Amino acid sequence: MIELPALPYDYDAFEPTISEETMRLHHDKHHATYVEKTNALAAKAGLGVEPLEDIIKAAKAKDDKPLFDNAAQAWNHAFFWASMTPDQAKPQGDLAAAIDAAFGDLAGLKTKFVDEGKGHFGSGWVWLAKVGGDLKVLSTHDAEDLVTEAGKTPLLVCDLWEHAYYLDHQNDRAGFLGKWFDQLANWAFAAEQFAATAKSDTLFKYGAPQPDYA
Ligand code: MN3
Repeated sequence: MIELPALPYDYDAFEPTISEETMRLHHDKHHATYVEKTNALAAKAGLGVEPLEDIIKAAKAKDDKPLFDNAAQAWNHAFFWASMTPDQAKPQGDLAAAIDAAFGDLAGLKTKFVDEGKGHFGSGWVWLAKVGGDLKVLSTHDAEDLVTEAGKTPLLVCDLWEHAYYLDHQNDRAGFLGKWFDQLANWAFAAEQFAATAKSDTLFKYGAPQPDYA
């Protein structure tokens, strides 16, 4: 059984970029439903005692699309909550140097991130990831994540599904992404993930306690 993780901040922490109403719907309804369905479908598939990461990989290997979609969405949302913070700080140290090397500067990364998310057709996710030795911006469709992608370590993700921004920004996905990047992105979390790639492992594990970055 997996559980719905509590948010590490208040529901209104990201007003007005993300309203309290959106956060309550997104966490308490959307994410909660993915968790419930994952548990039901995993039990049917003879899974469920495993960590969520293993359930996602098993579902992919068995081509069990309903289980994969719900399990991956449960994971993606937990990673999304961790990718945001009300305590703003710019990227520091090794991560800042890697961003400058890959994108010129933070503004260059923002342009790439917003353009990738804006150009993504339909629902999905936009990621900053370490791919091999390089930082890349990439997007995935629907529930697809990087858990099943060897050599791709996510550092940050933003949700591109309309339920993430439509109440607050209507169809202005690029406007949402720009504000998200400037105001909400958790660079301390991204730096922890970046450091973890040196150990060939992803620091973030679903359901594991997260460091307090405040
Ligand atoms: Mn969502």
